[in-house]
Amino acid sequence: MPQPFDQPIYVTRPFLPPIGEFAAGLQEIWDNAWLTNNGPVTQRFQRALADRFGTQNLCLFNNGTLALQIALQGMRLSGEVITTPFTFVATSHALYWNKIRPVFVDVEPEHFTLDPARVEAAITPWTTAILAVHVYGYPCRLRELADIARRHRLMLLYDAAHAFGVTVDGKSIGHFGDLSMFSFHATKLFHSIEGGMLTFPDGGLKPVFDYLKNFGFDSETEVVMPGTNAKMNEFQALMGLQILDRMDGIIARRREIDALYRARLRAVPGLRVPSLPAAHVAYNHAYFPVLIEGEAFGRSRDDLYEALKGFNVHTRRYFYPLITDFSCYRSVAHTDPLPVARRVADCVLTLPIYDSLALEDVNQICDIIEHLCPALARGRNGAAAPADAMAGVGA
Ligand code: T4K
Repeated sequence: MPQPFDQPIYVTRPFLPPIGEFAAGLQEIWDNAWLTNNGPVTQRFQRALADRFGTQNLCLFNNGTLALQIALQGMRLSGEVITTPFTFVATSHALYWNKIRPVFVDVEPEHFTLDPARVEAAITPWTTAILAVHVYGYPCRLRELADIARRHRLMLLYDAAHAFGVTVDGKSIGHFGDLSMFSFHATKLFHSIEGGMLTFPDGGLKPVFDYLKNFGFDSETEVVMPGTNAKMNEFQALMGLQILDRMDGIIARRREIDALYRARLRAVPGLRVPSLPAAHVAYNHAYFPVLIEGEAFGRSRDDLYEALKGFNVHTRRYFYPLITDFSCYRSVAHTDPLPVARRVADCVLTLPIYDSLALEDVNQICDIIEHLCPALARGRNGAAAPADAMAGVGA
């Protein structure tokens, strides 16, 4: 029987630069006595990101949620926006804070991003935009969504909170659509403690976003719009700067962990690992979701989630419940019955993945999952495993 871990294994742990290096960076902030309000470290961080993304059209914020709220406001979106229920609740909260009605439609079964056919079916005269999510860092159906947006004259926004480092045909995912929002929260593979970024092709939006995140100040004596306070501070920027150069190594390490999980879990009945994105996508391995089909696995997803805690393995059910099932969204009518999103939310489990997770720990997690899989034990004893009811979901 596999042993429980001595220390808790969480779904993620933030990457931290060596403390001496961070302390040296802090010295500069002390010397400057400049802590926030577009200080020199924040400006340096912005330049480094502009280099990495190959665009000057980006803005930094103190978190991803406010970045998205400001994006919607700055682009003057209103009415209805078509979006996904299978995401972190901040996606639709940002719409609500702008008095925009979220129209929830279903996701596709392979990578759980917005299903373009469902999007097109939900367009009404009040629709102003599509807000799609590259959930787990899996790119949305970019071409189809762009085509729908163009034909119906809708803005196309991406919540790219999970997608830092993802490229498609060698191009950063931040270059698709009319705008992308990245989260730099501590739980993300790239972080600045808290933080967020917008990237967008229309350079005219930059001054608008810059005003909105700084109370609308144009000068000491002039406020040009009713902005808020969503500025990144120098400590956040320092953390981000020190992690940015290490991103390729962090992603490579996660790729190894992903590969080991895939190799080990392939034969577990009732456990399905979504396919990797197509070859033209450089994936960031931000999460490692698996789908647990209770009947074939031999116990429910929730049962496995609880049992893993007994071994000190703290997985998460990102993203369960669906947003439409939260009490504050239940009254938002949706005509799409959301069968795929509902099925995925009911059986998804995100396993631990982070750069400092040892491969032997990944092996131990897999041993524990095998141990907790009754269908595998039945198979070992010679009984046939039950039919796989998950066929077609995440295959
Ligand atoms: N859009 C999408 C699609 C998003 O996923 C998010 C955020 C947003 C928008 C909004 O972006 P931000 O405004 O956050 O920039 C976490 C994060 O708080 C949230 O940023 C993230 N998505 C969401 C998916 O996950 P929780 O409630 O699960 O976090 P928490 O505190 O339970 O942390 C998870 C695990 O991480 C812990 O069990 C242990 C580990 N951890 C966490 C923190 C904060 C650490 O080891 N160290 C830490 O400092 O929401």
